[in-house]
Amino acid sequence: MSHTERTLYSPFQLGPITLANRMVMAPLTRNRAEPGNVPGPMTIEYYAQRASVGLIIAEATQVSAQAQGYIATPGLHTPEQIAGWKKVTDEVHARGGKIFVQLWHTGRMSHTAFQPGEKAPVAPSAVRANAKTYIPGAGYVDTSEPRALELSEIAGIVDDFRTAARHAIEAGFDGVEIHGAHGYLIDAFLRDGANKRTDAYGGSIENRARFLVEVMTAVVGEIGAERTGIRLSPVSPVNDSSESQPQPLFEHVVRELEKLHPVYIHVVEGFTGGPRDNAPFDYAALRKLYSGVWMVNNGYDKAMAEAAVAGGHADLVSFGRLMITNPDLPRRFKENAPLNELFKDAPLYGGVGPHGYIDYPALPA
Ligand code: 8OZ
Repeated sequence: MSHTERTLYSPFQLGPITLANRMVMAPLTRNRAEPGNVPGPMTIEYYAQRASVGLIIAEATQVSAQAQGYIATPGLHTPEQIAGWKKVTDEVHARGGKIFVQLWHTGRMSHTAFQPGEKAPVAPSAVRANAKTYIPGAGYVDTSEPRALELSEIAGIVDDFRTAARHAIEAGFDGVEIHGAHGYLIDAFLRDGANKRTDAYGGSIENRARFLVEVMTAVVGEIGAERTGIRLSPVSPVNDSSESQPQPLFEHVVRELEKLHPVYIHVVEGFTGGPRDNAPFDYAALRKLYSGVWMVNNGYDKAMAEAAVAGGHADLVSFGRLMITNPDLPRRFKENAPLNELFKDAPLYGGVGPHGYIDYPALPA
């Protein structure tokens, strides 16, 4: 496999799997899981329609019941969920695609309504995120004040990631992406806005990165570095994330990742879904610390993505909204075809029927 041909549309070797192109479907929460947080028939069709992208990263999927923070997000902690996902991966593979799944624990981005026994969500510290989640009947409500995890509980959550990664492989996924972004549990441990601990998991940058390193070590040990990726969002303020020193923090994280060597690092540049220049950050300096595959995201269009790959800024580029609206995005880019717009009358999150989920048209064959 030659990588000398650096175009967005040429194949790419990602560890043991060959991607048809360097375009990636970003993980996208759609709140469409069926009772039991099991992916249903429409979810099979949704991902299968998008199998021409080099790699699909299936939406954030909880590693345990406690990890849930939103309505109708899928899990990978019950036999029914594993079986539901197996139907998705089988269909994507049948259509020639490759598919990872993003694994998350939402941490403080949750509500008692989603927690087993309606208990408080767990977090590094008892600091509420100034953010909202949706509860049927109540609408958008404030996230609940979390409880600080006991030191003795942390290994169990690391184990939940390990087990969910094994389940992902059982469900036929080609690999997993650990969600280390957007203020969820791993990112909350990283940042001084949410992590006020005084034990080995708080204070110094090394301590705040400890949980991330332990999760990655566990997952890499379970399923292999060549099937484990990670997503980071160094300066995204979404979900009330804040950090006083993002550059040295994320440089430390990437130095640690260089030792574990996951199959890719996926970086959200700027404000997720918003401006790319909301805060200063030297992404090139970050990338220099990693010798593996570098994936970038946030607001990339065709010209930006082609330039990012051709110029060596990134190996892979992921697309969110464009992959929702254009199931055949690689072909449309390659052929300079027009792109579909978001339907104005269909929600991005939730919904019942096919509209806005599996009825964005592909170009005629
Ligand atoms: C939007 C709504 C709910 C969750 C993320 C998983 O920000 C999400 C998410 C996005 O990573």
